[in-house]
Amino acid sequence: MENHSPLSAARLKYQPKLAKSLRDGVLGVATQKGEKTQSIKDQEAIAKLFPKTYGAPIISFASGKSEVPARVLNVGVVLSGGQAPGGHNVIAGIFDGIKSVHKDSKLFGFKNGPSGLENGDYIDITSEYMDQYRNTGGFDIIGSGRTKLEKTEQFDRCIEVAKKHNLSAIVIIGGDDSNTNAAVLAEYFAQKEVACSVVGCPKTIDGDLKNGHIEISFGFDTAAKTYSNLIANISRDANSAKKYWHFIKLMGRSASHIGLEAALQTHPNICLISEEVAARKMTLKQIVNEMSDVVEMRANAGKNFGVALIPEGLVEFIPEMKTLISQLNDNLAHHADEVEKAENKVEVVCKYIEKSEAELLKSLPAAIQNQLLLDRDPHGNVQVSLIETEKLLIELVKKELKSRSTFKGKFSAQNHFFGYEGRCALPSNFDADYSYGLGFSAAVLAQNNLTGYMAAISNLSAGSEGWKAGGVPTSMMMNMERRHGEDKPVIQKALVDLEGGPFKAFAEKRKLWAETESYRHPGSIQYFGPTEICDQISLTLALESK
Ligand code: FBP
Repeated sequence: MENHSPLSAARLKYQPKLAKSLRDGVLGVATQKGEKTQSIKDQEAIAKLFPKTYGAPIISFASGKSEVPARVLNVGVVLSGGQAPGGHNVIAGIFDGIKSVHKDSKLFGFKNGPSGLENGDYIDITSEYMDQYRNTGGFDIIGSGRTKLEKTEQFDRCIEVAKKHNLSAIVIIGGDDSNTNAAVLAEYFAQKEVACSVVGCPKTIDGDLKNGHIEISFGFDTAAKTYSNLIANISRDANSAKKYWHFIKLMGRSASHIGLEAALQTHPNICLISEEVAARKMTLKQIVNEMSDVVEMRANAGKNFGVALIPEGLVEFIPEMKTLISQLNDNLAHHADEVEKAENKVEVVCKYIEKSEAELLKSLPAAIQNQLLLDRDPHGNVQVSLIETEKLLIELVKKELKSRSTFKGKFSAQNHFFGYEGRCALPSNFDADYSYGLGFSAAVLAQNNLTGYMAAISNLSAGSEGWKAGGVPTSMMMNMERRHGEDKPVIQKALVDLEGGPFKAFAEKRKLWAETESYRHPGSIQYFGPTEICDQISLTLALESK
Protein backbone atom coordinates (compact mmCIF):
# COMPACT_ATOMS: atom_id res chain seq x y z
CA MET A 1 0.00 0.00 0.00
CA GLU A 2 3.00 2.32 0.17
CA ASN A 3 2.21 3.95 -3.19
CA HIS A 4 -1.36 4.68 -2.22
CA SER A 5 -2.77 7.96 -1.05
CA PRO A 6 -5.70 7.65 1.37
CA LEU A 7 -8.08 8.32 -1.53
CA SER A 8 -6.56 5.82 -3.95
CA ALA A 9 -6.48 3.17 -1.21
CA ALA A 10 -10.16 3.81 -0.46
CA ARG A 11 -11.04 3.67 -4.17
CA LEU A 12 -9.55 0.18 -4.50
CA LYS A 13 -12.27 -1.01 -2.15
CA TYR A 14 -15.14 0.82 -3.85
CA GLN A 15 -17.82 -1.61 -5.04
CA PRO A 16 -19.23 -0.38 -8.37
CA LYS A 17 -23.01 -0.23 -8.60
CA LEU A 18 -24.49 -2.74 -11.04
CA ALA A 19 -27.75 -2.76 -13.00
CA LYS A 20 -30.35 -4.94 -11.19
CA SER A 21 -30.31 -7.67 -13.83
CA LEU A 22 -26.58 -8.30 -13.28
CA ARG A 23 -26.55 -8.56 -9.53
CA ASP A 24 -27.00 -12.32 -9.21
CA GLY A 25 -23.86 -13.13 -11.19
CA VAL A 26 -23.70 -14.09 -14.84
CA LEU A 27 -25.60 -17.34 -14.34
CA GLY A 28 -28.47 -15.35 -12.85
CA VAL A 29 -29.05 -13.46 -16.08
CA ALA A 30 -31.62 -14.45 -18.67
CA THR A 31 -31.14 -13.13 -22.18
CA GLN A 32 -34.16 -11.82 -24.03
CA LYS A 33 -33.90 -11.55 -27.80
CA GLY A 34 -35.52 -8.76 -29.80
CA GLU A 35 -36.43 -8.65 -33.49
CA LYS A 36 -34.03 -9.18 -36.40
CA THR A 37 -32.00 -5.97 -36.85
CA GLN A 38 -30.42 -4.02 -39.69
CA SER A 39 -27.66 -1.47 -40.11
CA ILE A 40 -28.43 2.25 -39.90
CA LYS A 41 -27.56 2.69 -43.60
CA ASP A 42 -26.32 0.74 -46.61
CA GLN A 43 -28.17 -2.39 -45.43
CA GLU A 44 -27.57 -4.46 -48.54
CA ALA A 45 -23.82 -3.84 -48.70
CA ILE A 46 -23.33 -4.49 -44.97
CA ALA A 47 -25.50 -7.63 -44.97
CA LYS A 48 -23.28 -8.97 -47.77
CA LEU A 49 -20.09 -8.26 -45.81
CA PHE A 50 -21.42 -9.81 -42.58
CA PRO A 51 -23.35 -12.88 -43.76
CA LYS A 52 -22.96 -14.76 -40.45
CA THR A 53 -23.47 -11.96 -37.93
CA TYR A 54 -25.75 -9.46 -39.71
CA GLY A 55 -29.34 -9.13 -38.54
CA ALA A 56 -28.74 -10.59 -35.05
CA PRO A 57 -31.32 -9.43 -32.48
CA ILE A 58 -30.74 -6.86 -29.73
CA ILE A 59 -30.22 -8.71 -26.45
CA SER A 60 -31.59 -7.42 -23.15
CA PHE A 61 -30.65 -8.96 -19.83
CA ALA A 62 -33.19 -9.77 -17.13
CA SER A 63 -32.92 -11.41 -13.73
CA GLY A 64 -33.41 -15.12 -14.31
CA LYS A 65 -31.24 -18.00 -15.35
CA SER A 66 -28.68 -18.33 -18.09
CA GLU A 67 -29.77 -20.73 -20.83
CA VAL A 68 -26.21 -21.98 -21.19
CA PRO A 69 -24.93 -24.27 -18.40
CA ALA A 70 -22.06 -23.15 -16.18
CA ARG A 71 -18.62 -23.87 -17.63
CA VAL A 72 -15.06 -22.67 -17.41
CA LEU A 73 -14.75 -19.52 -19.52
CA ASN A 74 -11.37 -18.54 -20.94
CA VAL A 75 -11.65 -14.95 -22.04
CA GLY A 76 -9.08 -12.69 -23.68
CA VAL A 77 -9.24 -8.92 -23.26
CA VAL A 78 -7.59 -6.12 -25.26
CA LEU A 79 -7.38 -2.38 -24.59
CA SER A 80 -7.23 -0.49 -27.87
CA GLY A 81 -6.34 3.15 -28.58
CA GLY A 82 -6.19 6.16 -26.29
CA GLN A 83 -6.57 5.81 -22.52
CA ALA A 84 -9.99 6.50 -21.01
CA PRO A 85 -10.91 6.41 -17.30
CA GLY A 86 -12.78 3.19 -16.57
CA GLY A 87 -10.72 0.74 -18.64
CA HIS A 88 -9.54 -1.12 -15.55
CA ASN A 89 -13.11 -1.48 -14.37
CA VAL A 90 -14.25 -3.02 -17.64
CA ILE A 91 -11.58 -5.66 -17.04
CA ALA A 92 -12.70 -6.03 -13.39
CA GLY A 93 -16.31 -6.50 -14.59
CA ILE A 94 -15.26 -9.23 -17.05
CA PHE A 95 -13.10 -10.86 -14.37
CA ASP A 96 -15.82 -10.92 -11.71
CA GLY A 97 -18.39 -11.95 -14.32
CA ILE A 98 -16.54 -15.00 -15.60
CA LYS A 99 -15.48 -16.02 -12.07
CA SER A 100 -19.17 -15.91 -11.10
CA VAL A 101 -19.79 -18.52 -13.80
CA HIS A 102 -16.95 -20.81 -12.73
CA LYS A 103 -14.10 -20.27 -10.28
CA ASP A 104 -11.60 -21.79 -12.74
CA SER A 105 -12.47 -19.32 -15.49
CA LYS A 106 -9.42 -17.48 -16.71
CA LEU A 107 -8.82 -13.96 -18.00
CA PHE A 108 -6.00 -13.41 -20.50
CA GLY A 109 -4.93 -9.76 -20.67
CA PHE A 110 -3.36 -9.30 -24.10
CA LYS A 111 -0.57 -6.76 -23.76
CA ASN A 112 -0.19 -3.36 -25.37
CA GLY A 113 -3.26 -3.38 -27.58
CA PRO A 114 -4.40 -5.51 -30.50
CA SER A 115 -0.80 -6.49 -31.33
CA GLY A 116 -0.72 -8.48 -28.06
CA LEU A 117 -3.69 -10.53 -29.22
CA GLU A 118 -2.20 -11.09 -32.66
CA ASN A 119 1.12 -12.19 -31.16
CA GLY A 120 -0.34 -14.13 -28.24
CA ASP A 121 1.49 -11.92 -25.74
CA TYR A 122 -0.54 -11.90 -22.53
CA ILE A 123 -0.68 -11.55 -18.76
CA ASP A 124 -2.63 -14.02 -16.71
CA ILE A 125 -4.98 -11.76 -14.75
CA THR A 126 -5.21 -13.26 -11.28
CA SER A 127 -7.40 -12.10 -8.45
CA GLU A 128 -4.43 -10.49 -6.62
CA TYR A 129 -3.31 -8.70 -9.78
CA MET A 130 -6.84 -7.47 -10.56
CA ASP A 131 -7.33 -6.11 -7.04
CA GLN A 132 -4.46 -3.65 -7.47
CA TYR A 133 -6.30 -1.95 -10.33
CA ARG A 134 -9.95 -1.76 -9.32
CA ASN A 135 -11.46 1.71 -9.81
CA THR A 136 -8.11 3.18 -10.87
CA GLY A 137 -7.50 5.28 -13.98
CA GLY A 138 -5.12 4.39 -16.80
CA PHE A 139 -4.64 1.36 -18.97
CA ASP A 140 -1.42 0.22 -17.30
CA ILE A 141 -2.94 -3.08 -16.12
CA ILE A 142 -2.11 -4.55 -19.55
CA GLY A 143 -1.16 -1.52 -21.67
CA SER A 144 -2.84 -0.28 -24.84
CA GLY A 145 -1.85 0.21 -28.47
CA ARG A 146 -3.13 1.46 -31.79
CA THR A 147 -2.36 -1.52 -34.07
CA LYS A 148 -5.33 -2.07 -36.37
CA LEU A 149 -6.61 -5.62 -36.74
CA GLU A 150 -7.88 -5.55 -40.30
CA LYS A 151 -5.90 -7.95 -42.47
CA THR A 152 -6.70 -11.62 -43.06
CA GLU A 153 -3.20 -12.69 -41.93
CA GLN A 154 -3.79 -10.88 -38.64
CA PHE A 155 -7.18 -12.54 -38.20
CA ASP A 156 -5.60 -15.94 -38.85
CA ARG A 157 -3.00 -15.29 -36.17
CA CYS A 158 -5.82 -14.37 -33.77
CA ILE A 159 -7.49 -17.70 -34.57
CA GLU A 160 -4.29 -19.55 -33.70
CA VAL A 161 -4.10 -17.71 -30.37
CA ALA A 162 -7.79 -18.34 -29.63
CA LYS A 163 -7.35 -22.05 -30.36
CA LYS A 164 -4.11 -22.35 -28.41
CA HIS A 165 -5.72 -20.98 -25.24
CA ASN A 166 -9.14 -22.45 -25.89
CA LEU A 167 -10.70 -19.00 -25.67
CA SER A 168 -14.47 -18.80 -25.35
CA ALA A 169 -14.44 -15.09 -26.06
CA ILE A 170 -12.31 -12.07 -26.86
CA VAL A 171 -13.39 -8.66 -25.57
CA ILE A 172 -12.04 -5.63 -27.44
CA ILE A 173 -12.30 -2.38 -25.50
CA GLY A 174 -12.00 0.46 -27.97
CA GLY A 175 -13.42 3.35 -29.98
CA ASP A 176 -15.35 3.30 -33.24
CA ASP A 177 -12.50 1.94 -35.38
CA SER A 178 -11.51 -0.79 -32.90
CA ASN A 179 -15.12 -1.87 -32.48
CA THR A 180 -15.53 -1.93 -36.26
CA ASN A 181 -12.51 -4.21 -36.44
CA ALA A 182 -13.93 -6.33 -33.60
CA ALA A 183 -17.12 -6.85 -35.63
CA VAL A 184 -15.10 -7.83 -38.71
CA LEU A 185 -13.07 -10.26 -36.58
CA ALA A 186 -16.29 -11.73 -35.14
CA GLU A 187 -17.61 -12.31 -38.64
CA TYR A 188 -14.32 -13.91 -39.73
CA PHE A 189 -14.32 -16.26 -36.73
CA ALA A 190 -17.96 -17.19 -37.45
CA GLN A 191 -17.19 -17.90 -41.11
CA LYS A 192 -14.23 -20.09 -40.10
CA GLU A 193 -16.41 -21.81 -37.49
CA VAL A 194 -14.11 -20.84 -34.64
CA ALA A 195 -16.14 -21.24 -31.45
CA CYS A 196 -14.93 -18.03 -29.84
CA SER A 197 -17.15 -14.96 -29.48
CA VAL A 198 -15.77 -11.51 -30.21
CA VAL A 199 -17.48 -8.65 -28.41
CA GLY A 200 -16.69 -4.96 -27.98
CA CYS A 201 -17.01 -2.31 -25.28
CA PRO A 202 -17.47 1.40 -26.12
CA LYS A 203 -14.44 3.39 -24.96
CA THR A 204 -13.17 6.90 -25.71
CA ILE A 205 -12.95 10.21 -23.91
CA ASP A 206 -13.96 11.86 -27.19
CA GLY A 207 -17.62 10.87 -26.69
CA ASP A 208 -18.05 10.24 -30.41
CA LEU A 209 -18.99 6.55 -30.13
CA LYS A 210 -22.68 6.92 -29.41
CA ASN A 211 -25.94 6.33 -31.21
CA GLY A 212 -29.49 5.17 -30.61
CA HIS A 213 -28.18 2.22 -28.56
CA ILE A 214 -24.95 3.41 -27.01
CA GLU A 215 -25.72 6.52 -24.96
CA ILE A 216 -22.09 7.39 -24.26
CA SER A 217 -18.64 5.79 -24.28
CA PHE A 218 -16.96 5.30 -20.92
CA GLY A 219 -14.23 7.80 -20.08
CA PHE A 220 -15.99 10.88 -21.43
CA ASP A 221 -17.57 11.69 -18.06
CA THR A 222 -14.33 11.71 -16.06
CA ALA A 223 -12.20 13.39 -18.71
CA ALA A 224 -14.74 16.18 -19.29
CA LYS A 225 -15.16 16.71 -15.53
CA THR A 226 -11.37 16.85 -15.05
CA TYR A 227 -10.94 19.49 -17.79
CA SER A 228 -13.97 21.42 -16.52
CA ASN A 229 -12.44 21.69 -13.08
CA LEU A 230 -9.18 23.02 -14.58
CA ILE A 231 -11.05 25.46 -16.82
CA ALA A 232 -13.12 26.73 -13.89
CA ASN A 233 -9.93 27.29 -11.88
CA ILE A 234 -8.51 29.27 -14.78
CA SER A 235 -11.73 31.30 -15.10
CA ARG A 236 -11.51 32.27 -11.45
CA ASP A 237 -7.89 33.23 -11.93
CA ALA A 238 -8.79 35.31 -14.98
CA ASN A 239 -11.57 37.04 -13.08
CA SER A 240 -9.27 37.69 -10.13
CA ALA A 241 -6.20 39.00 -11.96
CA LYS A 242 -8.25 40.62 -14.75
CA LYS A 243 -5.26 40.81 -17.07
CA TYR A 244 -5.20 37.71 -19.28
CA TRP A 245 -7.24 36.01 -21.92
CA HIS A 246 -6.82 32.23 -21.64
CA PHE A 247 -7.09 30.27 -24.90
CA ILE A 248 -7.60 26.60 -24.00
CA LYS A 249 -7.48 23.79 -26.55
CA LEU A 250 -9.30 20.61 -25.52
CA MET A 251 -8.65 17.08 -26.70
CA GLY A 252 -11.41 15.16 -28.38
CA ARG A 253 -10.14 14.50 -31.89
CA SER A 254 -12.71 15.55 -34.55
CA ALA A 255 -15.87 15.93 -32.51
CA SER A 256 -16.39 18.86 -30.12
CA HIS A 257 -18.32 16.93 -27.43
CA ILE A 258 -15.63 17.55 -24.79
CA GLY A 259 -15.54 21.28 -25.56
CA LEU A 260 -19.32 21.53 -25.49
CA GLU A 261 -19.61 19.65 -22.18
CA ALA A 262 -16.85 21.79 -20.66
CA ALA A 263 -18.66 24.93 -21.85
CA LEU A 264 -21.94 23.78 -20.28
CA GLN A 265 -20.07 23.06 -17.05
CA THR A 266 -18.00 26.24 -16.85
CA HIS A 267 -19.68 29.00 -18.96
CA PRO A 268 -16.60 30.41 -20.75
CA ASN A 269 -16.71 33.70 -22.66
CA ILE A 270 -16.06 31.91 -25.96
CA CYS A 271 -16.35 28.28 -27.02
CA LEU A 272 -15.84 27.26 -30.64
CA ILE A 273 -17.74 24.21 -31.86
CA SER A 274 -16.11 22.67 -34.93
CA GLU A 275 -19.37 21.21 -36.25
CA GLU A 276 -20.92 24.69 -36.26
CA VAL A 277 -17.85 26.14 -37.99
CA ALA A 278 -18.31 23.54 -40.74
CA ALA A 279 -22.08 24.07 -40.97
CA ARG A 280 -21.61 27.83 -41.29
CA LYS A 281 -18.71 27.25 -43.72
CA MET A 282 -16.66 29.72 -41.71
CA THR A 283 -13.27 30.92 -42.88
CA LEU A 284 -10.37 31.31 -40.48
CA LYS A 285 -10.73 35.08 -40.88
CA GLN A 286 -14.39 34.93 -39.85
CA ILE A 287 -13.56 32.88 -36.76
CA VAL A 288 -10.82 35.34 -35.82
CA ASN A 289 -13.15 38.30 -36.42
CA GLU A 290 -15.88 36.86 -34.22
CA MET A 291 -13.42 36.07 -31.43
CA SER A 292 -11.93 39.56 -31.75
CA ASP A 293 -15.41 41.07 -31.53
CA VAL A 294 -15.89 39.41 -28.13
CA VAL A 295 -12.45 40.53 -26.94
CA GLU A 296 -13.20 44.10 -28.08
CA MET A 297 -16.70 44.12 -26.60
CA ARG A 298 -15.31 43.04 -23.22
CA ALA A 299 -12.43 45.52 -23.49
CA ASN A 300 -14.95 48.32 -24.06
CA ALA A 301 -16.52 47.33 -20.75
CA GLY A 302 -13.09 47.54 -19.12
CA LYS A 303 -12.59 43.77 -19.09
CA ASN A 304 -9.30 42.84 -20.71
CA PHE A 305 -9.64 39.20 -19.74
CA GLY A 306 -11.62 36.12 -20.57
CA VAL A 307 -11.62 32.41 -21.34
CA ALA A 308 -11.93 30.80 -24.78
CA LEU A 309 -12.32 27.06 -25.43
CA ILE A 310 -11.08 25.58 -28.69
CA PRO A 311 -11.75 22.00 -29.81
CA GLU A 312 -8.74 19.95 -30.86
CA GLY A 313 -10.04 19.13 -34.34
CA LEU A 314 -11.05 22.69 -35.31
CA VAL A 315 -8.71 23.20 -38.28
CA GLU A 316 -10.11 20.19 -40.11
CA PHE A 317 -13.59 21.72 -39.97
CA ILE A 318 -12.60 25.07 -41.48
CA PRO A 319 -13.28 24.40 -45.19
CA GLU A 320 -10.30 26.41 -46.52
CA MET A 321 -7.90 24.84 -43.97
CA LYS A 322 -9.19 21.40 -44.91
CA THR A 323 -8.42 22.12 -48.57
CA LEU A 324 -4.99 23.48 -47.67
CA ILE A 325 -4.17 20.39 -45.58
CA SER A 326 -5.31 18.03 -48.31
CA GLN A 327 -3.23 19.88 -50.94
CA LEU A 328 -0.21 19.81 -48.61
CA ASN A 329 -0.68 16.08 -48.02
CA ASP A 330 -0.76 15.42 -51.77
CA ASN A 331 2.07 17.73 -52.77
CA LEU A 332 4.49 17.15 -49.92
CA ALA A 333 4.43 13.46 -50.73
CA HIS A 334 5.63 14.22 -54.26
CA HIS A 335 8.14 16.99 -53.50
CA ALA A 336 9.36 15.96 -50.03
CA ASP A 337 13.09 16.16 -50.91
CA GLU A 338 12.89 19.56 -52.58
CA VAL A 339 10.90 20.99 -49.62
CA GLU A 340 13.22 19.38 -47.09
CA LYS A 341 16.34 20.95 -48.64
CA ALA A 342 14.82 24.38 -49.34
CA GLU A 343 15.76 27.34 -47.18
CA ASN A 344 12.34 28.92 -47.67
CA LYS A 345 10.08 25.87 -47.51
CA VAL A 346 6.87 27.88 -47.76
CA GLU A 347 7.93 29.46 -51.07
CA VAL A 348 8.71 26.04 -52.53
CA VAL A 349 5.44 24.48 -51.40
CA CYS A 350 3.46 27.45 -52.68
CA LYS A 351 4.69 26.69 -56.22
CA TYR A 352 2.69 23.47 -56.13
CA ILE A 353 -0.54 24.34 -54.35
CA GLU A 354 -3.46 26.50 -55.56
CA LYS A 355 -3.11 30.28 -55.31
CA SER A 356 -5.81 30.75 -52.66
CA GLU A 357 -4.32 28.03 -50.43
CA ALA A 358 -0.83 29.49 -50.96
CA GLU A 359 -2.10 32.85 -49.74
CA LEU A 360 -3.69 31.22 -46.71
CA LEU A 361 -0.48 29.36 -45.89
CA LYS A 362 1.56 32.56 -46.18
CA SER A 363 -0.85 34.40 -43.88
CA LEU A 364 -0.27 31.93 -41.03
CA PRO A 365 2.31 32.47 -38.27
CA ALA A 366 5.71 30.85 -38.97
CA ALA A 367 5.34 28.28 -36.17
CA ILE A 368 2.06 27.02 -37.63
CA GLN A 369 3.53 26.95 -41.16
CA ASN A 370 6.29 24.72 -39.77
CA GLN A 371 3.82 22.41 -38.06
CA LEU A 372 1.89 22.09 -41.32
CA LEU A 373 5.02 21.36 -43.32
CA LEU A 374 7.05 19.27 -40.92
CA ASP A 375 4.91 17.24 -38.51
CA ARG A 376 3.71 14.29 -40.60
CA ASP A 377 2.35 10.94 -39.51
CA PRO A 378 3.73 7.62 -40.84
CA HIS A 379 1.34 7.90 -43.82
CA GLY A 380 2.78 11.31 -44.72
CA ASN A 381 -0.27 13.26 -43.55
CA VAL A 382 -0.24 16.47 -41.54
CA GLN A 383 -0.77 15.61 -37.87
CA VAL A 384 -3.70 17.89 -37.27
CA SER A 385 -3.87 17.15 -33.55
CA LEU A 386 -0.34 18.55 -33.13
CA ILE A 387 -1.23 21.90 -34.68
CA GLU A 388 -1.23 24.44 -31.92
CA THR A 389 -4.57 25.98 -32.83
CA GLU A 390 -4.74 27.84 -29.53
CA LYS A 391 -1.49 29.63 -30.33
CA LEU A 392 -2.56 30.23 -33.92
CA LEU A 393 -5.76 31.91 -32.78
CA ILE A 394 -3.94 34.04 -30.21
CA GLU A 395 -1.57 35.30 -32.91
CA LEU A 396 -4.35 36.00 -35.39
CA VAL A 397 -6.64 37.70 -32.85
CA LYS A 398 -3.70 39.85 -31.74
CA LYS A 399 -3.05 40.86 -35.36
CA GLU A 400 -6.72 41.57 -36.00
CA LEU A 401 -7.10 43.73 -32.89
CA LYS A 402 -3.98 45.70 -33.81
CA SER A 403 -5.54 46.51 -37.17
CA ARG A 404 -8.74 47.82 -35.56
CA SER A 405 -8.74 51.56 -34.81
CA THR A 406 -11.76 50.91 -32.58
CA PHE A 407 -9.85 48.62 -30.20
CA LYS A 408 -8.62 50.57 -27.22
CA GLY A 409 -8.05 47.71 -24.79
CA LYS A 410 -5.19 45.33 -24.02
CA PHE A 411 -4.92 41.78 -25.27
CA SER A 412 -2.51 39.62 -23.34
CA ALA A 413 -3.11 35.90 -23.77
CA GLN A 414 -2.02 32.61 -22.20
CA ASN A 415 -2.35 29.32 -24.05
CA HIS A 416 -3.18 25.87 -22.64
CA PHE A 417 -3.85 22.40 -24.01
CA PHE A 418 -5.77 19.92 -21.86
CA GLY A 419 -5.80 16.35 -23.07
CA TYR A 420 -3.50 13.86 -21.41
CA GLU A 421 -4.36 15.48 -18.05
CA GLY A 422 -7.79 13.83 -18.13
CA ARG A 423 -7.36 10.48 -19.83
CA CYS A 424 -6.05 8.56 -16.82
CA ALA A 425 -7.85 10.34 -13.97
CA LEU A 426 -9.43 8.25 -11.20
CA PRO A 427 -12.76 7.30 -12.79
CA SER A 428 -15.78 9.22 -11.51
CA ASN A 429 -18.41 7.06 -9.83
CA PHE A 430 -20.36 7.18 -13.07
CA ASP A 431 -17.44 5.85 -15.12
CA ALA A 432 -16.43 3.33 -12.43
CA ASP A 433 -19.98 1.92 -12.29
CA TYR A 434 -20.72 2.16 -16.00
CA SER A 435 -17.49 0.56 -17.19
CA TYR A 436 -17.72 -2.22 -14.59
CA GLY A 437 -21.26 -2.93 -15.85
CA LEU A 438 -20.04 -2.96 -19.45
CA GLY A 439 -17.36 -5.52 -18.55
CA PHE A 440 -19.88 -7.63 -16.64
CA SER A 441 -22.25 -7.47 -19.63
CA ALA A 442 -19.43 -8.61 -21.91
CA ALA A 443 -19.04 -11.65 -19.62
CA VAL A 444 -22.78 -12.39 -19.98
CA LEU A 445 -22.47 -12.16 -23.78
CA ALA A 446 -19.47 -14.53 -23.65
CA GLN A 447 -21.30 -17.04 -21.43
CA ASN A 448 -24.20 -17.05 -23.91
CA ASN A 449 -21.91 -17.56 -26.93
CA LEU A 450 -23.06 -14.30 -28.47
CA THR A 451 -20.69 -12.79 -31.02
CA GLY A 452 -20.47 -9.56 -33.04
CA TYR A 453 -22.07 -7.60 -30.19
CA MET A 454 -21.16 -4.48 -28.26
CA ALA A 455 -21.92 -4.55 -24.54
CA ALA A 456 -24.52 -1.87 -23.87
CA ILE A 457 -26.05 -0.23 -20.83
CA SER A 458 -28.91 2.16 -21.41
CA ASN A 459 -31.23 4.46 -19.47
CA LEU A 460 -28.08 5.96 -17.98
CA SER A 461 -29.72 9.15 -16.77
CA ALA A 462 -32.00 7.11 -14.47
CA GLY A 463 -29.24 6.19 -11.98
CA SER A 464 -27.81 2.68 -11.70
CA GLU A 465 -31.10 1.36 -10.23
CA GLY A 466 -32.79 2.13 -13.53
CA TRP A 467 -29.95 0.97 -15.81
CA LYS A 468 -30.75 -1.61 -18.46
CA ALA A 469 -27.98 -3.95 -19.55
CA GLY A 470 -27.64 -5.99 -22.74
CA GLY A 471 -25.85 -6.28 -26.05
CA VAL A 472 -26.34 -4.61 -29.42
CA PRO A 473 -25.17 -6.13 -32.73
CA THR A 474 -22.28 -3.93 -33.84
CA SER A 475 -23.35 -4.27 -37.48
CA MET A 476 -26.46 -2.21 -36.59
CA MET A 477 -24.26 0.84 -36.00
CA MET A 478 -22.50 0.63 -39.35
CA ASN A 479 -22.61 2.41 -42.68
CA MET A 480 -20.29 2.39 -45.68
CA GLU A 481 -17.62 5.09 -45.84
CA ARG A 482 -14.77 5.84 -48.21
CA ARG A 483 -11.45 5.04 -46.50
CA HIS A 484 -8.11 5.14 -48.36
CA GLY A 485 -9.90 4.98 -51.71
CA GLU A 486 -12.12 2.01 -50.78
CA ASP A 487 -15.70 1.66 -49.51
CA LYS A 488 -15.50 0.15 -46.02
CA PRO A 489 -18.10 -0.79 -43.39
CA VAL A 490 -17.53 1.41 -40.34
CA ILE A 491 -19.35 2.46 -37.20
CA GLN A 492 -20.73 5.91 -37.83
CA LYS A 493 -18.89 8.53 -35.74
CA ALA A 494 -21.16 10.82 -33.74
CA LEU A 495 -20.35 14.51 -34.17
CA VAL A 496 -22.07 17.27 -32.18
CA ASP A 497 -25.69 17.51 -33.31
CA LEU A 498 -26.49 21.17 -33.85
CA GLU A 499 -30.17 20.37 -33.33
CA GLY A 500 -29.49 18.43 -30.13
CA GLY A 501 -30.19 19.51 -26.53
CA PRO A 502 -26.57 20.16 -25.47
CA PHE A 503 -25.77 22.50 -28.37
CA LYS A 504 -29.10 24.32 -28.06
CA ALA A 505 -28.55 24.87 -24.33
CA PHE A 506 -25.11 26.33 -25.10
CA ALA A 507 -26.32 28.47 -28.03
CA GLU A 508 -29.04 29.99 -25.86
CA LYS A 509 -26.56 31.20 -23.25
CA ARG A 510 -23.34 31.97 -25.10
CA LYS A 511 -24.08 35.66 -25.68
CA LEU A 512 -24.65 36.19 -21.98
CA TRP A 513 -21.51 34.20 -21.12
CA ALA A 514 -19.49 36.30 -23.63
CA GLU A 515 -20.51 39.57 -21.99
CA THR A 516 -20.45 38.59 -18.32
CA GLU A 517 -18.42 36.56 -15.86
CA SER A 518 -21.08 33.88 -15.35
CA TYR A 519 -18.30 31.35 -14.73
CA ARG A 520 -19.57 28.13 -13.16
CA HIS A 521 -17.35 26.11 -10.81
CA PRO A 522 -18.13 22.40 -10.87
CA GLY A 523 -15.12 21.63 -8.62
CA SER A 524 -13.04 18.49 -8.70
CA ILE A 525 -14.69 15.08 -9.01
CA GLN A 526 -16.05 13.85 -5.67
CA TYR A 527 -15.97 10.13 -4.94
CA PHE A 528 -17.43 9.79 -1.47
CA GLY A 529 -20.38 11.78 -0.20
CA PRO A 530 -23.95 12.64 -1.16
CA THR A 531 -25.26 11.04 -4.35
CA GLU A 532 -26.28 14.35 -5.90
CA ILE A 533 -22.64 15.43 -5.77
CA CYS A 534 -20.82 12.14 -6.39
CA ASP A 535 -23.04 10.42 -8.93
CA GLN A 536 -23.98 13.31 -11.19
CA ILE A 537 -23.94 12.49 -14.89
CA SER A 538 -22.52 14.75 -17.59
CA LEU A 539 -24.76 17.60 -18.73
CA THR A 540 -24.47 16.26 -22.28
CA LEU A 541 -25.98 12.94 -21.22
CA ALA A 542 -28.66 14.66 -19.13
CA LEU A 543 -29.68 17.00 -21.95
CA GLU A 544 -29.58 14.25 -24.58
CA SER A 545 -31.76 12.02 -22.42
CA LYS A 546 -34.52 14.62 -22.10
P1 FBP B 1 -9.27 7.12 -28.98
O1 FBP B 1 -10.09 7.58 -30.13
O2 FBP B 1 -8.40 5.98 -29.29
O3 FBP B 1 -10.10 6.88 -27.75
O4 FBP B 1 -8.26 8.30 -28.59
C1 FBP B 1 -8.67 9.47 -28.00
C2 FBP B 1 -7.61 10.55 -28.00
O5 FBP B 1 -7.38 10.94 -26.66
C3 FBP B 1 -8.01 11.74 -28.85
O6 FBP B 1 -8.82 12.64 -28.13
C4 FBP B 1 -6.68 12.33 -29.23
O7 FBP B 1 -6.76 13.07 -30.42
C5 FBP B 1 -5.82 11.11 -29.40
O8 FBP B 1 -6.37 10.12 -28.55
C6 FBP B 1 -4.38 11.33 -29.06
O9 FBP B 1 -3.67 10.19 -29.40
P2 FBP B 1 -2.28 9.74 -28.78
O10 FBP B 1 -2.59 9.13 -27.46
O11 FBP B 1 -1.81 8.71 -29.74
O12 FBP B 1 -1.43 10.94 -28.66
